[in-house]
Amino acid sequence: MVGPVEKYLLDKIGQDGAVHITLVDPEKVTPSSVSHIVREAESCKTAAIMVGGSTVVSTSRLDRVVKAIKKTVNIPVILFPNNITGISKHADAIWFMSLLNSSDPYFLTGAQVLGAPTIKKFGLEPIPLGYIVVGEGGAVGVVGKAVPIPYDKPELAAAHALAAQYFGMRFVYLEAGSGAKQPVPNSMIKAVKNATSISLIVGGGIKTSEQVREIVRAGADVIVTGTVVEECGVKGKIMELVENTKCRGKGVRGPT
Ligand code: 1GP
Repeated sequence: MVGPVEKYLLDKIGQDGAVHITLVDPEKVTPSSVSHIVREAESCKTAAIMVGGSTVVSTSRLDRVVKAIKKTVNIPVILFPNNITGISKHADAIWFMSLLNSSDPYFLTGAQVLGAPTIKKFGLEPIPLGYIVVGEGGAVGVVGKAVPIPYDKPELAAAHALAAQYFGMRFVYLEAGSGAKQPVPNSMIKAVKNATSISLIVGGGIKTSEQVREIVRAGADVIVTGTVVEECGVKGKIMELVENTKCRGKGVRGPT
């Protein structure tokens, strides 16, 4: 069943062509520093805030950060968990995700089985997501025991994404890894877009307006950036990224 946060995202993608989401890593912010980041990000019209990181260990810290975000902004707060410790009752929704190219069953279905009752108890909206680690994979590739899909094998990414769709997942995420030197290449984004009809999220290593435009034109529906805010400050940068996310125009489903 599609819940209110998912509906909001799909409506916004329909309106703007593609949307930008700001990712914050609870291990790298404090409740007061995160308030500043998300206030600015909301004023720059980022669509939602995602909260998560590859090395989150403290749920109490996550709770404090999510509470501070919820106090500050009205846009949805979506958890991006790397484990069952990434669940906070203070968020609106959670990517209910399976790391499709993990070699460890824990990241395919194990953590999900452990976390599902907690998600229900907290009343969080689960949004089903197929998560695919590509390229160098970064920390998430190591932690999630992924076999990352090489950038020159777009057909393999497309096959994983199609499997996600056939499983009934409504979003698929091509993850280059936080701080990746090279974002997901256009050829891979186009291959996934052409093979599937579910919403496509792309993240990892995206820093410039040019990259955002290329990635959106290749077919991404959602762009996620995290590191760029830590490195370049919030205001100007997010404004620029959000503006360029709208380059595909209304109701146009890439690739162009
Ligand atoms: C990481 O895809 C996200 O999970 C965002 O990556 O930190 O490189 O923006 P960056």
